[in-house]
Formats: sequence, C-alpha cells, structure tokens
Amino acid sequence: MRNLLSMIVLTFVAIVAKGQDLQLNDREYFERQGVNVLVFSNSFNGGFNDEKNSGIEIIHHGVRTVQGGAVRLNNTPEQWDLVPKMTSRKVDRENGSIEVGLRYDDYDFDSRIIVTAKGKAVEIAVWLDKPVPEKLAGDAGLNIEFLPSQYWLKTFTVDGRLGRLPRYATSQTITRPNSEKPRQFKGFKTYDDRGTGRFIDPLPIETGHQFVMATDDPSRMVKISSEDAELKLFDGRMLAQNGWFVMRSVLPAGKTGKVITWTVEPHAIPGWIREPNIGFSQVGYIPEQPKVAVIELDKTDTPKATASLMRIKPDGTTEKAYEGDIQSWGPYFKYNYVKFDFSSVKDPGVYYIQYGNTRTNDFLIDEHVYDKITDATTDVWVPIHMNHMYVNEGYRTWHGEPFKEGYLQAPESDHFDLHSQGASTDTKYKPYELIPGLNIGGFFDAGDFDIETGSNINVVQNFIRTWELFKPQRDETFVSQKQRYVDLHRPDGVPDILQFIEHGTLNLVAQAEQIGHMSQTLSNSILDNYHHLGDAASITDGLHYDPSLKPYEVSADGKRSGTPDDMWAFTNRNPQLDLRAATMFAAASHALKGYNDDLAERALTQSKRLMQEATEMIKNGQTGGGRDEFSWLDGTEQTSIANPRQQGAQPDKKRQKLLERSRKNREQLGDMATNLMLYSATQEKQYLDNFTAQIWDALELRLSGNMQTALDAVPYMDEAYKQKLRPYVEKYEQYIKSFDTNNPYGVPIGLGNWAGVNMVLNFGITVNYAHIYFPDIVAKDEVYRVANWLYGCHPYHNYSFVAVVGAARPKQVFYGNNRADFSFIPGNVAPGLLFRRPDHFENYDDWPFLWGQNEGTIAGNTQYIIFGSSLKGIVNK
Ligand SMILES: [Ca+2]
Ligand SMILES: [Ca+2]
Ligand SMILES: [Ca+2]
Repeated sequence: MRNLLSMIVLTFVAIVAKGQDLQLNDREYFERQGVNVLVFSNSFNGGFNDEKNSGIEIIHHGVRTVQGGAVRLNNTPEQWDLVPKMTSRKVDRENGSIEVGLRYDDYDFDSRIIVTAKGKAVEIAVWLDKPVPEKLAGDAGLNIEFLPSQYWLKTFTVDGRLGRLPRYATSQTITRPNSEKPRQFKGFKTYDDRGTGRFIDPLPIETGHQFVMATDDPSRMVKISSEDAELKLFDGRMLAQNGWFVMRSVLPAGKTGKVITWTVEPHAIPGWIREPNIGFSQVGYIPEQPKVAVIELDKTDTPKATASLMRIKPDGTTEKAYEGDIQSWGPYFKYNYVKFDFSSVKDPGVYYIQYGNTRTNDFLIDEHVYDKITDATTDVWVPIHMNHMYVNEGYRTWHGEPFKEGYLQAPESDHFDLHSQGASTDTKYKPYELIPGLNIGGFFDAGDFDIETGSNINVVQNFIRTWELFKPQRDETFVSQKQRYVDLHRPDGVPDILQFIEHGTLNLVAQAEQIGHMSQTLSNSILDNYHHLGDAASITDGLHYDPSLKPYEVSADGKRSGTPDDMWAFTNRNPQLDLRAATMFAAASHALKGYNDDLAERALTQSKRLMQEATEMIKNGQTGGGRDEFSWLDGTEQTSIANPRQQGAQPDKKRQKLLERSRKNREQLGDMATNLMLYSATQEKQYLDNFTAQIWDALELRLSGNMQTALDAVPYMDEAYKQKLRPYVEKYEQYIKSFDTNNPYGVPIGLGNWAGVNMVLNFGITVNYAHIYFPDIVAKDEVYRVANWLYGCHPYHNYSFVAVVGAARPKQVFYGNNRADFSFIPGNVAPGLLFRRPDHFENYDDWPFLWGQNEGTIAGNTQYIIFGSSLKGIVNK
C-alpha cells in the first residue's frame, strides 16, 4: 500500500516536472504552459528587411514579446540594416534542439545558432566554422529584442544591480565614422548625418553576465545569463521609434567553434490559463440580427456550460437578460473555440457578456448602431490624407502643404519601397529635371507620404463607386484647391465625395498630361526622409534642389538648396497601368460633369489618348513591368486563406480550355471589369458586349474572385442575365457558408505578411451585393459576418479593427503617420490579424509599428467606405 502510494506520488512528480520543462512540440517550437520559444519559424524575408517579426521569438503568456534572436551586425538594428539569410533549419528531436544556418552574403559570413531545451530554459549557442570576418569584428553579435511597450517601466536586475526600463529613450550615444558602419540595405542610408560623415551608435544601458528582465511582472520575467560573454542591454528607440530593447553579446574575434552560450529562461506563472477572449461586435447589434459571440479558449481551459447576457438598466443596476448554452466549435490553430448565441435578445439596451469570471465591456442593442460607421473615415481619415494641401481641424494642424518644390524626374535607380527606375525615363525629361505641375491633388499612400499611382487609381474608383451607388450628399469638409486648404468639420456646400474624386483626379490627370503616361509612383528620393514621422510638409525643405550648391546650403534668393531631398517621379511606362488609368478617367469624367467640367473634359481627353496608345503598345508586345495581368484567373486569393480542413480544386482539361479562351478574350476585348466601368461612363454598347463575352467563363474559373464584377453588372443588364447568374449566386452562397466550417469566425482569414483586411472587405462587399440583388438566395443574416469580424469578433483580442464611430472599444494605436505618438487617425481600418508561423495570430494594440497588422491604406479605407455604405443601406431598408 505504502509502495503503491509512493509510486503514484513519484509518477505524479515526474509528470509535473515534465509539464514544467520546455518540450519540442509537433509544430517545431519549444513549449511549456505560458511559454513558447520559436526558432526561425519565421525568417527574415528581405522585403523591408528587419520587420521585427523573425528569428528566435518568445510568445510569453499569449503575447509575442521577444523576437529578432539572430546574429546581427548592429547594436540596435534598424529596419533597413542587413538581416541574415537562413540557409538551413534542422530540428533534432532526439536532443531537443533546433539548428539554423545564417548567412550574410554581403560579407561572406556564415554562422550557426543551436537552440536546445534545458529544463525550463533554452540554451542559445552561436557556432562559427570560420572566424568573424575582420570587417565585422566588434560589430557582429548575438542579439535578441524585447517589445518596449511590454517592458517599459518594469524593473530589471543586472548581476544584482537594480534598474527600471525607461518609458522613453534617453540613453547615451557616440558617433563613429561612416566608414565603420556596416552596409545597409542596397547601400541606402537610414540617416542624415548633417554633413558630419559620422553615424550614431547607441551605448548600452547596462552591461553584465546575468540580466533578469521584468522582475516585478511574473508574466514578462525573463532571465538571461552567459558565462562566456558579456551581455549588453541597448535601447533601439535611440535610432528609430520602432526600435526594441536589444540584448546582445559581441562575437569574439578570431575564434571558431562554440563562441557564445546564453541561457534564457522565460518565467511561467504556475497554473496559468489564458483569459478567454470573448469576440463580439463593439459597435453592437440591431435587434433582429444574429448575435453570436465567439469565445477563444486556451487549449487547457475547460469550457463552461453556459454564458449570460447582462443588461445595464437605465438606473445603473444590472439584471440577467438571458442565459444560454455554450456550443463547441473546436480547435483552430493553437486555441479552442466555443460560441454563445444570444440572438433571442431583441430589446434595445446596454448589455455585456458574462462568461465564468470574464465579463466584456458593454455594448448596445439598438436599431441605429450602424448609422455612423463610415463617418469618421469620410470626415476625418480621408481628408487628412489629402496631399499637397494644408489640413486643419479645429485648433489643430494635421499637416502643412507638402512638397512645394514639386517632383524631379527620377534617375536610373533602385528604390526602398519596392519600385525602380529603369535606364530609360520614357519621358522628355532628363534625370533630376523638374517635371512641372505634379504637386497637386492625390492621396498619401498609407503610413507613408508617397503617391502610389495604382492605389490612387483604386481610390478614385472607390469614390466613384460610392458616389454612383449611394450618392452621399454628406458635406463636412471644406476643400479649396485655390487656397490649397482643407478644414475638417466645415461644410462648404459641395458633397465631400465629389471633392475627393476631384482631388484624386487632379493628380492623376496631371501625371498623364505632364509625363505623357502614368508614373509608377511619386515617392521619396532618399531613405532618410522616407521613414519620416511628423508633419508631411517638413519631409522636404520646400526649395528646389540645386546640385551646384553644397548640401544644406541655401541660394541667395532663398529658392534653391543643395539638399537633395526633392521627391522623384518614377516614370517607366506600363501600358497596363495606363489602361487602368484610362478606365478610371472615363468614369471620373462622368462623375465630375456638372461639378468641375474643365477637369471632366481633361480626364476624358487623357482617357481616350491613353486607351489608344496603351492598346497599341500591348498589341506590339510592350507589356511593361508589373504584376501578372492574369492574376484574376488563378487561385492566389484562395490559397492565402487559412483553410486547414479543405483542399483546393485540381486543374483539369476543361479548366485548361476555359483558361485559354479567357486569356484570348481578354487580349482581344480588354478586361471585363474595365469594360463594365467604361459602359457605365459612356453608355456605349460595345463595352457591355465585351463584358458579356467574358463573365461566364470567369465565373466558371474563379467564382469567388469574379462574383463582385458579375453583380456590379446587374443594374445594366436584363432579367435574363439575372436568371443566368442565379445558379452562380447559389454556389456563392455555399462558398459563404463554407467559412462556418473553415474557421470559427465565418470569414476568409488570410495568412500573408499583410494581414488581409482587403480580402475580408472584398468578401463583405460581395456578400452585401449578392444579398441586395438575390435576397432569396443570400439571406440578410449573412451581411453581418464581416461587420462582426471588423468590429471585434476575431481572435487575439476583441477590439474593433476600425477606429469607427459607435464602437465601445476601438483599437487605440494604428500604423498611421502619427504612429510615433502611439495614436490613431479616426476612421482608419487596420489590416487586422497578422499570422506568425506556425500557429499564432496577433494584433498589437500597444505597439503601432508593425505595418502588417496596423497600417491602414488609402485603397483599403476607401474600400471600407463602400462596405460600410452598403451595409447601412441594407440594415436601414
Ligand atoms: Ca508607399
Ligand atoms: Ca464639402
Ligand atoms: Ca528640396
């Protein structure tokens, strides 16, 4: 009996001990409850270099607080500092270790990192087969980075000494000669040295052999120690606001073998279970809509039997309005999901959800909850993104008039925002020559200040669509092109949407007139003003660049300077882009007629000319650079949707034939959506015929991607078209429903490096129009799927992805151009949930700087206006 008891006790102790140790799991990361250590599950991808998303990462009690573990060449690497290429990744289950090979091609420098589970800790060791190259000695080191917003104001110790991590970066720096700076991405420079020839190098905050980070917070405490190397703690925010706290050890010179060993032990709170994340709509619900909360649970959590909907009565007291069963959905990636359906509650009021000990913030059930969902976007976000204007709001200036000196012809060059200028300019201008007239109209791209021509074409199209579908008369913005002045919340007698169409068209028409065709982009010439955070008017000095002057020198008349900060126009001709512009110009001309006849006329002239020239160029085989024009046919959208339960369709012979025919038709007749838009602008029947000749094949090939175009045609077509479309809409309804089994949230969820709100918005708009034209097939209940997702029913947290009017808890930080203030611009739509391999969705709401999850774009936010406007129209009908 005694023996048996001690055996049981021993077994129990063994299980507990095992449960406390880090284990290499099936998904190839180290895991114990509360701690995940990932080793290059996400590698540096090179697009924008260091995106703070890669290397050795720690997900600590549900939050990814540590990343960037790798051999790096700087004390505090910036975004465009070189990142290592991962040359190999080996998982050794027997020894519980993961080994990665890292390489810097620029320096012919290879290293290996081996991470091994050692009880509650991991050992991180750097191995060298050849010594560190001489040029990198003293610079190459083992780094790992801590998320400032989760560590600032926390206490730490270094070899027993006490410290507190600063809220703001104010540590010390030195300068060193530029010749000692490791090369940056493509040889660009992130900094303006003001003619000193020296770069800034931060000094460590602290140095020692054992650090304990966050001694005052068990959920963030991490112990790092090294016997063979000195550990230094730096503040990466000294050089760049998006920098992290960096722990690093410099690699010893002249040594090979195991050159550095760290022991890293993230603390785990005993018995920790992640707090349930109750997803619901922060905007609230209208009485008759379905109301289903999705509750995200730790996989070790036991679901409760019921949840309650509590009502806050007008006198401030609380009563239980409803108690209902919890329904299981099942596992999706790393968590387990259950649902709580409270659709039966229809009385208007203020409510919250109580699930076990977790209660949500309150929300409304009311007829009017969706009434204002687009107002912040149209009244605030869009006008603030108007380029070449002074933008005022009350006492606040959002920005002065940017880029007064205009745009120079770009010389042959590579670029840091994914563009390039080829050897020929394709214009009459010489490199660095001023192209007149481009500093007018247009919208800032996103968190940066360039004019992406393709995006701006989309923007004008989105506004035109909004105008033609909904004719919104809302006038809350004063726009004076003459004064180059925008004043928010000041009506001026003109519907704002018309003024936005005009503003976008002004820049695009100027491009066509001055350059002769569409530019790829009007963008920064130097990297050190591309990452500008502040007033857009101060990005450049407003003076024409004059190379005969010295840098920072201003001419006697005060009009020219030797500072090469002027923006560039990237002008290589792409007839596909010209065609897109031509279509948009035709539609803009139609929309602007009667409001700005002169601009309408100019747009039509450019439309006809570009259409003719581009068609000719394409016939002659000049397709220009750019993306695959046939992407609308393939399955790229589908393959990026997280769908662990289904497989994609296989290509077959019939499909091949259809594909061939579609390509041919498209070549001869032009893009079908373009034709449809041209028909709407000109009423010329040939365009409608060109559309009709292609739409059915397109629906056969890719139903989900082409349904929107098919629906857009309904107002122009007869009853027979609608009848022929019916079976496709029926299939589309099955596609909508398929998301109920695909994931717990019922919408397409993207896994790309950009979190994919555009895909969700596209889906939402298509569902809305399928319901409007075929309400007997696509029920009204379906239109709330995307609204729920956007406004808070999604993984990770339950904040609204839209900084929208009406939301009780919108996100509070976005990657807008005011991101250095940890703020937002009202009406912004975040991309949403960024997927980190192999199983983690994330959306920081205390750290704005990851563009993949927090950057709103001008094209996406204007797409949101269409989604929101159509939803309001359906709800209020
Ligand atoms: Ca950009
Ligand atoms: Ca107005
Ligand atoms: Ca200038």
